[in-house]
Amino acid sequence: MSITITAFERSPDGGQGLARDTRVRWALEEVGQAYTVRLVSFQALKEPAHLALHPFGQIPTYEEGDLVLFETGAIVFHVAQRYPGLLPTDANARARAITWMFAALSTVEPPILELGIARIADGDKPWSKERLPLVQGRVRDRLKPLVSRLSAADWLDGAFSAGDLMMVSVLLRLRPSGILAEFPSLAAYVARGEARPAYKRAFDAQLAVNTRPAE
Ligand code: GTB
Repeated sequence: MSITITAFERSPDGGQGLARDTRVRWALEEVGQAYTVRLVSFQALKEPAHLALHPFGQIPTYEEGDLVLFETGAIVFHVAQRYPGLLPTDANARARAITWMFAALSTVEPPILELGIARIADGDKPWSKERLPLVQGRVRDRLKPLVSRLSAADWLDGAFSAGDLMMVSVLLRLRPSGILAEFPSLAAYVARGEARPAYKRAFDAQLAVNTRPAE
């Protein structure tokens, strides 16, 4: 069955791969499934045709036959369940890999998103300078348990899994802040993720979209 995902017509990051379609592209590349990308403008995100796929009017979405999904976590989980390559076959190892997906999205990503808001969206507020170190401190505290886990291991739990795909994707969003570089074992972990051929294909595909000449 053919797979179609949505992505920004032009991502605000200019092709750094930080928009969430990259996570879905990466998952599909890891499991070797071909996919089509429908590019959507910011305006089209809030129009009825797109809202029928995504109630919050965002990217990415995922269509496969009758199935329509939104939320990157749900999409990557679905891809990992349906196609081999992203989850171990052993039931307990599989459950642990899924746990790491949730940990990435619900424990590690929230303070990182908050940091993005503090640095950029709230950067001009009078209280911003005072608040920023607090938010940076919360991010660093969240990273410490990952450092102990990844200083002697390539991946979070045995072989690379959907848990690593999600954790690397989440940590990548830290790079512009400079905090990732403060944790060499995490920077090396992210670099291992980025070195995977499937990641490179996903990254290059989104880069091509975001650097093509304007029509
Ligand atoms: N929880 C949802 C998921 O995981 O799928 C969140 C989806 C989401 O935030 N989508 C964003 C979106 O569609 C794009 S990825 N925003 C438009 C809107 O809400 O109207 C977030 C994103 C955007 C831009 C950058 N960047 O430029 O660096 C990074 C990440």
